[in-house]
Amino acid sequence: MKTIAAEAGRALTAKQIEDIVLSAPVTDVHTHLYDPAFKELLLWGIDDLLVYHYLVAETFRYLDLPYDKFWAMSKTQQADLIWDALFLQHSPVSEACRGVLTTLHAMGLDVKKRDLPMLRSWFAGQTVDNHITRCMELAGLQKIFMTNSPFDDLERPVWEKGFRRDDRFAAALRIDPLLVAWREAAPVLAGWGYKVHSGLPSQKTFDEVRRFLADWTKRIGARYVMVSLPADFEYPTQSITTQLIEQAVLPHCRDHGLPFALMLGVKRATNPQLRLAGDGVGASNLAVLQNLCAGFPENKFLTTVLSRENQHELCVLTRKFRNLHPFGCWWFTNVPYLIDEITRLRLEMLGLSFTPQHSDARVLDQIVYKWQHSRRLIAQALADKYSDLAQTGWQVSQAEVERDVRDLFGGAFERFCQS
Ligand code: FIX
Ligand code: ZN
Repeated sequence: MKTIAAEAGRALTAKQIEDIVLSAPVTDVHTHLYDPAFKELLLWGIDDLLVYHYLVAETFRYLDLPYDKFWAMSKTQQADLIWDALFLQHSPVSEACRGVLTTLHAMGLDVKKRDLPMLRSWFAGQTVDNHITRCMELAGLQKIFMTNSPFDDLERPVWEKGFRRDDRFAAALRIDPLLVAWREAAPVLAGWGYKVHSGLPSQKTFDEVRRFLADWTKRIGARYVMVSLPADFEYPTQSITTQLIEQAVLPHCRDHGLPFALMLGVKRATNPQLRLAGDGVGASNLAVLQNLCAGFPENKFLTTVLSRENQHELCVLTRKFRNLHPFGCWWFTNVPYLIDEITRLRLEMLGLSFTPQHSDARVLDQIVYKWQHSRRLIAQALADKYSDLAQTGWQVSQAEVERDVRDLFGGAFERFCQS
């Protein structure tokens, strides 16, 4: 047992605080990773690391290659091209490039050799089960939330067939098509036996959407329901989306005690030629969130916002509504410069009642760098806050720091979900 410095009358040092943050177990509340039972849907290894859509977008900055030529290449060829453009022809200073190196370095690989064939042969010698354990250990993760969409044709059959769950992976029910593309989603639901009509909305349609949500919540053991919404999303309106939210999604969440997670501010297909890498960002009208939180106090809303401009307003709204819990520095905000800013802002405005980070990992190995980089920034921000308190004579004990960090790394999230 370490000496508890504050109990001995001394303040914890920044280094001691950092050590606590660096070693605390984390629940990763939003990823695109899968339980290993989903086989090849769980991406891992050097080629998947290299063809990550963040790196695809960065590679095209340096290429004249037509988009369709790139998409016609095999994964290995794409990875070769990305490695050459981003790691050999230029120094890999971007966050997504640095992340690949942080991950490889943490696995004990010598990155300075710049030897892609060697990296490939090392990964070829790993097994997925050991690799999950190793990545989770290096990242310090205790639980990984998946993103589970019944509308995904590759994922759905796995759930329908059934499998033995790996209890390190928790499920989240993702429903974007239902709310952003109802005209296309309705016939799909009808094909699955739900008696819905895409035309004039009726009580029967809403009841059937609720039945669909209940069936899938049960099937996958969903811990929350999630949607990402475009930057120009408005609520309430006369649209079918407003009605589906009010008549189906929110009552479903209330019935099952589940939070509704909103990811606000994406601009899908800003450049469709980049495919998954082509989405952009826009500032959202957060009156949407205010209207939902105020209008439905019996519902709980997890929220992350993509635009930097929305971060402060999200904090202010969170101060007003106990049924709102912000999480993560999402996607384009998941860079050290903004993680630092957003985390400090949240600590100063919300204390410890939020979840500072999620990884959004699409490739298993990414949890290593995403968490190593974020932990360090969260540690520094926290150490600065405790040091400000120390100026007043207030000293935190090791047990108090551990308690605070537990809250930030999943405790506050779990309490919010269970409230
Ligand atoms: O909608 C989402 O969940 C986004 O996080 C992703 O779709 C996005 O492509 C991504 O990978 C961001 O990190
Ligand atoms: Zn995501």
